[in-house]
Amino acid sequence: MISFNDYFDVKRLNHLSVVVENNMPQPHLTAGSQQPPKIADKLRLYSMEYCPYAHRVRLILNVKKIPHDIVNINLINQPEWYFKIHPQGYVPALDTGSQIVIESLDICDFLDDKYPSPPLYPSDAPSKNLDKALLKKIQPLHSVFLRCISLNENKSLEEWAQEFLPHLQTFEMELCQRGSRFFGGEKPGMVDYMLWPWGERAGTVVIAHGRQLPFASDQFPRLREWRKAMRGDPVCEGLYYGPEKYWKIIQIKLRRAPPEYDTL
Ligand SMILES: N[C@@H](CCC(=O)N[C@@H](CS)C(=O)NCC(=O)O)C(=O)O
Repeated sequence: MISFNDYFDVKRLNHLSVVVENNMPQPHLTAGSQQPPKIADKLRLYSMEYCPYAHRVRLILNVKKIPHDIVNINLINQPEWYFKIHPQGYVPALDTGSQIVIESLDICDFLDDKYPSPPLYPSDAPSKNLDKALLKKIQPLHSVFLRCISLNENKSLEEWAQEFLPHLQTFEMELCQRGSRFFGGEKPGMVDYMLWPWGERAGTVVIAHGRQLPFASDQFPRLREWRKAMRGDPVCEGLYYGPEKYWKIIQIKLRRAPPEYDTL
C-alpha cells in the first residue's frame, strides 16, 4: 500500500519531472528541419531559449503548472514551416491545439483565462485595469534597455541613466503606492512576471558598458528589493540564465555572431 509520504513524494516527483522536462533546453530548429509532431493534451510553446518575451510565457506556464512542450526556433535561420505558425517568424507563439496565439502579453492573458489558478491579476476590475495599464509601460523601458546595450549610439552612461530614469521611477512609484513587496501583493502577479525577464537581464548593461548605470545606491529602493525578491522566487530561479547568455544572444542578433544557440 502506498503511504501518505510516498504519495506526497510521487506527486512531488511527478510535478518536478514536468517542470524539469519542460525546462530542459531543446535544440533550436533551423531551415530544413521537420516540424515535431504535436503531443496530445499538451500546449506547445514555440520559443527561443534566451528570448525575454518567450521567457514571460515560460514563467506563466510554470507558475500555473500547465502541461506543455517547447519547440525552440533558431531566429537567424527559421524553419520554413515556422512561418505558417508565425508569419514574421517571431517567438513566442503558442499552439493550443485549436488556435495559435502570438504576442507574449496576449499569450499570458490567454493562459491566465484558461488556467485561473493561481490568479495573477487582482479580482476587482479597477485594480486589474491598473495592472494592464502598467504592463503597457514595460515595452518603452525595454526599448531604452535594448538601445543602451546595443552600443549603436554615441551616448555616455550618464545620458543613458537620464533616459532610464522616468521609466524606472514609474515602477518605483507604483511599488511605493501599492506598499507591497511585489506588484501583485505578497506574491508575484502578472506584472511581476512580465517585468522580470528584464530584471534578470539588467546586468547586461554592466557587461556592455563595463560599469553600472550611475544611479545612487539609495535610488529605487523598492525596485532593488523587488529584484532581489523575484530572484528568490522558485519559478524565476528554475528558469534563470542571467545576463551573460543574453549578452551572447545580443551579439548574435546585432553583430551577426554565429547563431550557436545550442552551445551558448
Ligand atoms: N511583441 C512581441 C515581441 C517578440 C520578439 O521580439 N521576439 C524576438 C525574440 S526575443 C523575435 O522573435 N525576433 C525575431 C527576429 O528578430 O527576427 C511579443 O511580446 O511577443
